[in-house]
Amino acid sequence: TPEVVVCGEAMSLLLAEPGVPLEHATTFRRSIAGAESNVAAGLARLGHRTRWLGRVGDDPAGRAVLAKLRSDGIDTSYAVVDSSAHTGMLVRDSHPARAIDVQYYRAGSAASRMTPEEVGLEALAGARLLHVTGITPMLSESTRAATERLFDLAVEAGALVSFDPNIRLKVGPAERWREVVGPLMGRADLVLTGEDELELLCPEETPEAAVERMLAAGARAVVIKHRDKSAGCHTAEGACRQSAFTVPVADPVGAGDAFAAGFLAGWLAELPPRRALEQGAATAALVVQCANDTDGLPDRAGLERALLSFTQDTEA
Ligand code: KDG
Repeated sequence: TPEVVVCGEAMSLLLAEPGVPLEHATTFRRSIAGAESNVAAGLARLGHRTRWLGRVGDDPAGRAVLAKLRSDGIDTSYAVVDSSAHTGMLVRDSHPARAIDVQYYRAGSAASRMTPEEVGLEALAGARLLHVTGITPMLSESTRAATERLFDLAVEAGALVSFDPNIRLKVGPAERWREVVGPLMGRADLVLTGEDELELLCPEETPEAAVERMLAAGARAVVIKHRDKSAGCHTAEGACRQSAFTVPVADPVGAGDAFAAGFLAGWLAELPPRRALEQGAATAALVVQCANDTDGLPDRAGLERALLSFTQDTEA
């Protein structure tokens, strides 16, 4: 049985050679992308048993996606192969300091056809945590219904729900994110959100008021990733903050997922929130040093080494 279950779209990724704008790139590296599968890969590398729920097409990309998830140690026994739709694809460039150009080829993808009927309690049995991001319910009406059902099933299974809104305006307009993703975020036990995302989703209240509201509604922790790259964790017991560790950035994509993996691993290990934040920051700092979303994810020993060297640097 898995400790953590994630649900989302895992796509084929074509990653342009470093530094070259998408329009001019001629060489691409094939890999995989997907916010939720990135978090699963991060948690698996840190020693947690994880399961991925989602659909891929019956095509070479779908087989490559499943093979990569399995090689990352993720259980795919509940993955659905849809023979009448293609596996989604993402093409992007890669730079440290210019906006990343992302092109999606995912409309009508297999993942967007996931239905509430295909998610059942068995897939969550024994799990301690369900992790979902706002992208999944934004893909289609049926993925929205499937996500809502998963939230209900997690309660039934006794698992906590962690949720990252992960707003991508290429997937839908701001109003739609507010309507679909705002209410789901309000139901999560562990919220991991950007400050800008919180402002977009909760325009009628201050971030402080939104945090108080979510804690009052039962959230165990609300983590805010601030514009200055620090992160704050708010719980009923109080708040703490962690700045980002300074590292040479190769490609910032995947930082949020890595942060989530490090933080959630800390939460599952029942570390105090400030230590969980530190693990999140260290995991993100390792991932941004590599071009793709998951190559830099550390195993347990790598994370311990990084924590030691980063915190010594901070103290020096
Ligand atoms: O979080 C990194 C993601 O942006 C990437 O892997 C692709 O899930 C993805 C998306 O929908 O943008």
